[in-house]
Amino acid sequence: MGASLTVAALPRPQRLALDETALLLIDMQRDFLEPGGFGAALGNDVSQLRACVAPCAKLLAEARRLGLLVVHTREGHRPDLTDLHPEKLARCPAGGAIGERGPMGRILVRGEPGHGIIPELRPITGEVVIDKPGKGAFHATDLDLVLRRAGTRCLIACGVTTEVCVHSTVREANDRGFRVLVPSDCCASYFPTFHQAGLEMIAAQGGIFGFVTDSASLLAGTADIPARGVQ
Ligand code: C5J
Repeated sequence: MGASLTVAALPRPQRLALDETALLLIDMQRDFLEPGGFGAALGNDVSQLRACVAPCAKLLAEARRLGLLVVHTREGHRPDLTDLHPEKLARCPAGGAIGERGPMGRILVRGEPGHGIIPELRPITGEVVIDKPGKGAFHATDLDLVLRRAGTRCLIACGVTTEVCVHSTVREANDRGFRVLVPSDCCASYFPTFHQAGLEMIAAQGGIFGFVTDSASLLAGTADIPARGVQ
């Protein structure tokens, strides 16, 4: 039997079998976290998202050490924008629309510098990268297939932003029968009140969408588990 650990969480502690657990890093892209990208074009203070980078990096390093399946997602569109719904485009600000040129290349377009994952969390060989056109990571992607093929039953969902792409993905995962843990310090929002409310919604009503924990609680039980992955 593989290693497992018990994690303090709301509304109740969770036991995780590491062989059945994946770390999901949602949209930790320059377009959301750095000035000059999509997040900034929408009028947001992108510095609000920086606090979650170091905790994500710690979890990522431990997930690699333990050999967990690591999945990164990136929100973005094909260069010809054929996967960009007109409704989504219509809600972009003038001068900062998806596909327009900005300081980090064309906004939210695959292959452009802004679409890339921030250097601190850059994927390594063997990790899965899912390109998604929507907010939820299961919509119009093969994420479900990848997770089921790997025997994943439980997700640790991190990333930005808490109430948009993290929440959409947590809800989709929950409906597909995955158990989801969200470490509160490993996700962030441009709006601190939305971050807080988003987390509360997940754990409310007996864990209606999943469970809320933090990186320290996740890491507390792993030090004694021998390495199985990349060092
Ligand atoms: C947003 C995301 N906020 N990754 N995308 O538009 O949360």
